[in-house]
Amino acid sequence: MPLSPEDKARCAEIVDNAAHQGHSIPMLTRDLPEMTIEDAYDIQRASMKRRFDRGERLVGMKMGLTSLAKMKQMGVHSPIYGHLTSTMLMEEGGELSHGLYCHPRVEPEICFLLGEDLEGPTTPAQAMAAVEGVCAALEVIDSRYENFKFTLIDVVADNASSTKVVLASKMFSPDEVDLSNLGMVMEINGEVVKTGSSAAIFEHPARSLAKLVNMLAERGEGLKAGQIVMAGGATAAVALQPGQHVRVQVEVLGSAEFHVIE
Ligand code: OOG
Ligand code: MG
Repeated sequence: MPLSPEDKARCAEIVDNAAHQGHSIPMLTRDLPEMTIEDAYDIQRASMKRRFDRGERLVGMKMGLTSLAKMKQMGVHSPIYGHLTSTMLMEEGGELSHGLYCHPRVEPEICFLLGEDLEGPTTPAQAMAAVEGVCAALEVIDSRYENFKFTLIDVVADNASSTKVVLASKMFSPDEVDLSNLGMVMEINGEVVKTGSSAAIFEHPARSLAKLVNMLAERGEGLKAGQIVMAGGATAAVALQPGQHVRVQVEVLGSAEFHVIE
């Protein structure tokens, strides 16, 4: 039996408060084992509504668990999506205050900027036709669940751990760049901590974008021109500590970086 509207509203408040205050919580399915994946996406939307009511704006969406490395690290094997709001945008070269979060991690990504609205059903090629720009990116994820452990349903309810995105300052036209196999290197304090390829992202980042559009279409939703879409981590995520300088370098697309402070 699906959850009642009251249960979903209560769950949205719990995950929203945890994200807002940077404290961790037990998995929601511990007390509500009957929760379905549809319930979890309803809770995600209800938690976004709380952010919008506080003045945040929707700036785009993210895909998660689109690479084998990420699926293996988290033990969850289905792609998911989350919503990105205005307060999640972090300035390139900026600072992340570690103390505001539960246990933040970082992962190397590729980000799309849409030049046109996009609604499913769609193919990767059709999805790419709506893309105006593509850039290197870093995503900071911070699961609100204790010990960064979750089920598929729990992580969806927690807006796919969305926390911050850092975009490279230079955007490229998708016509200029072949995204099929770009080398990606993530460095912390000048040392390489992860290497990967854009090919690891759902075999091609465009497939991740199309998958998002098709998942949204199941709810009669789509993407709008001007929105960004994070295609998903190409490698496993790495735990952050104060004092770190994090940088991603993507072949052709260039780099993005930030500092972690207390
Ligand atoms: C879930 C979010 C996954 C990605 O790029 O795969 C994600 C998590 O690992 O906490 O953002
Ligand atoms: Mg990610």
